Amino acid sequence: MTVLTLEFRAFPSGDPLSIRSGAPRAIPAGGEAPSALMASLVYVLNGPNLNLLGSRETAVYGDKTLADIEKISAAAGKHGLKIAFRQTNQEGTLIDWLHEAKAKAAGVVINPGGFTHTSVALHDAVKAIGLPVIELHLSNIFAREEFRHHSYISPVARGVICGFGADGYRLAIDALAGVLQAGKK
Ligand code: CA2
Repeated sequence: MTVLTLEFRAFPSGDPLSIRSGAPRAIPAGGEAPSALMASLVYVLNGPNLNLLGSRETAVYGDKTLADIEKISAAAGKHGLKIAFRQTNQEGTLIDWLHEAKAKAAGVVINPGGFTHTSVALHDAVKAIGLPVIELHLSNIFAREEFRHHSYISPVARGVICGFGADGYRLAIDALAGVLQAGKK
């Protein structure tokens, strides 16, 4: 017998970056969600300092704020995908969210920020979850300082999008939708 429980997550009121997953979803007690439910949720994860977007370094990262980008991402969920959009400055929190995605989501778009170039732990987490993960950067990291040319994430990502500014989020969600759709065939 399958016992269903309803999952509710509480976030601080007014938190613009909290999960946006619409109505509560039914999750089997003590287990993973059935694939039909999992297929609709995509995590869009943002790493350190991206909360500062729009305030400084606009020549490099554009003038959109992260709240603007959250709206762009939500609109890109037109494929029937629900978008859980989050940002953290903590490496461990990004890893926890990737682990959570394994149980709850169909795929992930991640802008790991500076952790892109430093984090073996993020590499391991992306590899471990076995979901399609699209790595995303606002700037063209290959046209910048040499230390940004290496990514620990790229070898374990399904694909990489960089250099298209905020529009890259729409491109990444579109690409992930295509990957998920192809997987259903
Ligand atoms: O281009 C990207 O999206 C990056 O992931 C952004 C990271 C950078 O370390 C990566 O090499 C490329 C940095 C995000 C910092 O964002 C700021 C925004 C405004 C002011 C200061 C930092």
